[in-house]
Amino acid sequence: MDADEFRRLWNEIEPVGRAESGGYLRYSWTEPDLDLRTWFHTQSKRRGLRYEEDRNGNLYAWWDPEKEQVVDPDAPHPHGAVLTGSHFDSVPHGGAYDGPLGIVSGFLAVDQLRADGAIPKRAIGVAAFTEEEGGRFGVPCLGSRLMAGVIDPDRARMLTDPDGVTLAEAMSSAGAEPDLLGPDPERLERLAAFIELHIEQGRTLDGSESPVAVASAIWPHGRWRVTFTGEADHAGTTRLPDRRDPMLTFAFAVLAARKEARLAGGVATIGRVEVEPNATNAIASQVTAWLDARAPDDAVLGEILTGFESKVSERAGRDGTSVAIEAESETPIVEFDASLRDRIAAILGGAPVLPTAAGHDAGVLSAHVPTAMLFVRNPTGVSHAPGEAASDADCAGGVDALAAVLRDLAC
Ligand code: HGY
Ligand code: MN
Ligand code: MN
Repeated sequence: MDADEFRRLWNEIEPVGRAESGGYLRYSWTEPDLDLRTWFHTQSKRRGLRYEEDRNGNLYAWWDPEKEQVVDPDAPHPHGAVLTGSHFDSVPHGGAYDGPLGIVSGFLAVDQLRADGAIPKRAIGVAAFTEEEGGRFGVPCLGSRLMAGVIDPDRARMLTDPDGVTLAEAMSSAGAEPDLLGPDPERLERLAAFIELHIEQGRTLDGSESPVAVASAIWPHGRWRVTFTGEADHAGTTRLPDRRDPMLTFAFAVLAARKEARLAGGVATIGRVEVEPNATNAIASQVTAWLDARAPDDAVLGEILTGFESKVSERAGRDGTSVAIEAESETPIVEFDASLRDRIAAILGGAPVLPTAAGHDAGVLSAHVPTAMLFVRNPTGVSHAPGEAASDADCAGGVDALAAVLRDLAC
């Protein structure tokens, strides 16, 4: 794939949803997302692919074979389709590549295969999964979790964004049908493999020979909503010993999260907080914060959470406040299909194999479909921030790698 050819298609979506900060505000079912969904439909039509939107708002563009043939009799699903793709949505002011790179690369890999005269023996699909970041409704990988039946559709419909708009309302406003949300086993059953290409969220590949790596695993990780409750009062006239200030317990919790993660060998972040009443001259009544914790294995993750809970509860006792910790999403460790992983690493001439601490739709689907991930070099490793970037040459290298994998699996 020529880097200029990558850049031409990339430029079609690069401005969509970009903020002054240079980061992106691509929240599911908002205008930028709807523009990207329209773009996806146009790409599908432009290539004569069969366009589908499933009951959960995930999109597909299918390159159907003239006649289905068995490509690999030993495959778990001799007639199944091979799906690639990723997500459009971003975290607030996130980078341009996290998600969209996998979708653009999917369309370009189809172009590359056609240019090489490849004939698919099983369907090849490009997918766009909705609400992967959970940036609007708070639960990550929502579209793939709904498809896999691992989240209750009623809970999903009632998820709200920061303005109190429910997912159901947002979908209805966009002309989608929230009543249809739910598991899609038939669609999963038709898949023989899912391959997600993604920018590396780290810099292991920086300086390596290969612009592309293959994923071995996704760290277990989760999100917890932590609510600190105290007593609102006057910032000036309330004596210090009489205060029950949840901000103190919150401040302690931020440091405790970091310390517990460091001691246990994982990572923990509190990057989002809401304060009531959020007034300069009033002691807060309540502070809500979100903990994101991740670790190389479940035991370490458990250690972080246990340590965090006990230290913060003890501190609340001293502050006269109370703390409630509620899991919003928990993802166990994902070990990608070893035979698919090794087959892909071999196709790519012995590409590096590395784990990631970032969650992906591939992590959700891996419980139902043989799944693999390709990572494209990210020279700075920065992600979930405006500075996230990959070179056009490396992105074109990612397309070549994806095309080689799709050719091997489906043609
Ligand atoms: O949060 C994550 O790990 C992913 O980028 N959604
Ligand atoms: Mn992300
Ligand atoms: Mn992503």
